[in-house]
Amino acid sequence: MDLFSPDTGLQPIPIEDGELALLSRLPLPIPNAEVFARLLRETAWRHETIVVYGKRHLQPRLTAWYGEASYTYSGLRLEALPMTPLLEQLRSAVEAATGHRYNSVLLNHYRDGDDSMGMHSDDEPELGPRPVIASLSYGATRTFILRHKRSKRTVKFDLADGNLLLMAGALQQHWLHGINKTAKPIGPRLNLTFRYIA
Ligand SMILES: O=C(O)CCC(=O)C(=O)O
Ligand SMILES: [Mn+2]
Repeated sequence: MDLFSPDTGLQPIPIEDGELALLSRLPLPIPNAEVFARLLRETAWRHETIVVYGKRHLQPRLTAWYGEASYTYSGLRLEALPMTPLLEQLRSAVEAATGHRYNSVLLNHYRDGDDSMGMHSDDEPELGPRPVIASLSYGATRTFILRHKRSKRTVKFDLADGNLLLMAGALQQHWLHGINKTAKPIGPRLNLTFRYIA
């Protein structure tokens, strides 16, 4: 697995047909709670309507898109906002931790256990064929679910405050991923997926 150099602290998660690795805490000079509070406050959160099978739905979470290029998914065109100083700082830390570069970030705000993200692959053409996507989480712990497209095998693990998950190789081609609703009474979670848009 040449993607993950041994000295980054990234722990590979063995999985067929793709590459995954986890870092328990992204090294930063700011406490996680402060990153969380500032992201919540400084982000231009939007509640977007998407069209699925011709029907309009409000997404079950809030989102924001920052970086250098606009992005289209589920018929929704997201105009990029310039990265804030905090997002630039997080991007630099994520680049150092993963040895890859990113020019855009999608932020998701799961307000409580009712918010979720449907099973999907990050396979938009502008991400390229084997995208490296770095996913940073703050706040409440949520279960990340992966399902293999062909075998339907499911892999689940928790993503907790400060965790950095790296998805790479053929993962997006062969697997779906998402976050289910939960009946547990939980607080908000913020997730940032750093991407490289060509
Ligand atoms: O919230 C998460 O952990 C997943 C986010 C995600 O899959 C995405 O933004 O594409
Ligand atoms: Mn995704």
